[in-house]
Amino acid sequence: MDKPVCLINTDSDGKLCVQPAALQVLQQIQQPVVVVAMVGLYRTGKSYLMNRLAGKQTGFALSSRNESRTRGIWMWCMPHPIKAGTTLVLLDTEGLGDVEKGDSKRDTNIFCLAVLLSSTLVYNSCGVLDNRAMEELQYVTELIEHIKVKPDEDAEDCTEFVKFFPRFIWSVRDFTLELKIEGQDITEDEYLEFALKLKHGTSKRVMEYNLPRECIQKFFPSRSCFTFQLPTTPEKMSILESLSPADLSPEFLEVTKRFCKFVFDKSEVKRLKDGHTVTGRVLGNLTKMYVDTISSGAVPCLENAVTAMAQIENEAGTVEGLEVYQSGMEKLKSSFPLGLTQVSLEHQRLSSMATQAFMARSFKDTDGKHLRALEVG
Ligand SMILES: Nc1nc2c(ncn2[C@@H]2O[C@H](COP(=O)(O)OP(=O)(O)OP(=O)(O)O)[C@@H](O)[C@H]2O)c(=O)[nH]1
Ligand SMILES: [Mg+2]
Repeated sequence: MDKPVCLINTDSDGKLCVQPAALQVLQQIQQPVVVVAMVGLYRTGKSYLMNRLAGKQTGFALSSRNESRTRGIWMWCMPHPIKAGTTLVLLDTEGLGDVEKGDSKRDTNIFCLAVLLSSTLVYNSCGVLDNRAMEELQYVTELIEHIKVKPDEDAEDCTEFVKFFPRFIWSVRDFTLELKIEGQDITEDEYLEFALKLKHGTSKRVMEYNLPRECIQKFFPSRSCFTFQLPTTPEKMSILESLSPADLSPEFLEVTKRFCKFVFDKSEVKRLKDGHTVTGRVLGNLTKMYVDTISSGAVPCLENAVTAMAQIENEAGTVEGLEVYQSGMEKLKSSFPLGLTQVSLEHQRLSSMATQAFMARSFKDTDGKHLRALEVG
């Protein structure tokens, strides 16, 4: 893919829908995927930073001074820069909290989808990690109502989420403070932990203060922070996309380099709740399932996703296995007449190849239903 494509958009009824062209791209990807999603308030430089991750000057479209740009969720797939045999999928999302759009439900849905689909979630904000920044991340406090781990449980045990949620990175842009607490130098991660510290007490104010911090701590135990300075001088900001590295601030370049390296090193292959590796093809089916569920007003469920993905992959595996066997037999026909032993040997060889093809795709075929279907077929 030399440029991003729209993965999730809005249909004529205003509901989120998956774009078939993007699904087709994912269908072709047999490799495991590492999925990095970027979320955050509107017009805070998300798409620009995503282009840095892609290693490209341009790609995801940037917004202008007075107009938000990214709508829905855009996707860019590329060979992983350091993990051979895996594909890096970058998901750039629509900015949250745009007053002109004024659709907080849509914002929640976009945030949930980014959490559900990614193995690393980058939350981007501008300025400092103060109370306002925490309040703006209200979406984490709603996750528990919008994602289920098991289909039959009303009240979720938050500790369950932790096992399936992405790694969390907070990227703070236009950071102007010194990284110091009480005169002592601190790391960016320590700065984040300091900002997430809870207050003692049980008053309403204290509870409101603590809630987003508690949610981040509980849901995202693997978390890190990167603080970025202004990328260039104010007068050059409007032409940022066309600036060469020489025109960018060395501090910004240094953090960006560290950030990209960290994302590439630490982001893991996306897995389903049962640990099954997600390939591009499965990611496409997963996206469709989650978007359909959300658009129908239901709550997406991680365990249902495993069952649904297993069903799709096992059925496809049966068809693939049969094709291997049948095309082998067709080829054999051209060498007829053959002795019974030879035919029997060839049958055994092709059957085992068909089973291998099935096994490469199948998972959770616990009662062997699909494998039997292949044998019968
Ligand atoms: N101050 C500042 N501006 C930036 C930074 N990075 C990009 N910009 C500029 O800010 C504007 C918005 O950048 P985008 O990357 O489109 O921001 P976005 O968050 O993707 O915007 P939406 O998709 O509309 O939410 C563009 O004009 C960029 O050139 C940054 O680190 N600091
Ligand atoms: Mg954008």
